[in-house]
Amino acid sequence: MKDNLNVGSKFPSLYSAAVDNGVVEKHCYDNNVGYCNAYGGYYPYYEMMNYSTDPKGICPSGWHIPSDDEFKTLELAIGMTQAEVDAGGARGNKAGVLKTGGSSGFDFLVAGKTYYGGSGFLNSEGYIRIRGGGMRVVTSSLSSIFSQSGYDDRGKSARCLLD
Ligand SMILES: [Ca+2]
Repeated sequence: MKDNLNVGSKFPSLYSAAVDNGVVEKHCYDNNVGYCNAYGGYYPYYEMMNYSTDPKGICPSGWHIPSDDEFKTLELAIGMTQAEVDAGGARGNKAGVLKTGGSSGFDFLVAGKTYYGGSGFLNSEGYIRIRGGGMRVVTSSLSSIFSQSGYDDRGKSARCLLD
């Protein structure tokens, strides 16, 4: 899926914490649903996984949240080395291939994020969560694709992969 996921209801505020309440909820940049429509929603990790170990998470039927290994498969396909994809932090120099307008067609959007009570980095940094925790990160200026862990409670972009 080449667009960031944008399903669910907007949390009341940027301070809203994810709750297993039977309702899929998202944060939007600046708490403005117009940004969700343009850039996709931001999801805390467990909200994205629908409080389940089912890979489907909050994806439509027939789709699932990509794992770290599935993301590595993509990274190998765009020319990164095995050593690069197995590393943490800043990896390789292929971010331009994944980002919007890049030759992969993946269109990794530099869509920003939310943190507790705020939103930021729109058009500066982009994040896609992976199943099992952590995320990939690209920036507007750096050529590396970053692999980062933590921040499960913050709002980050999500993608779905065809089963
Ligand atoms: Ca919820």
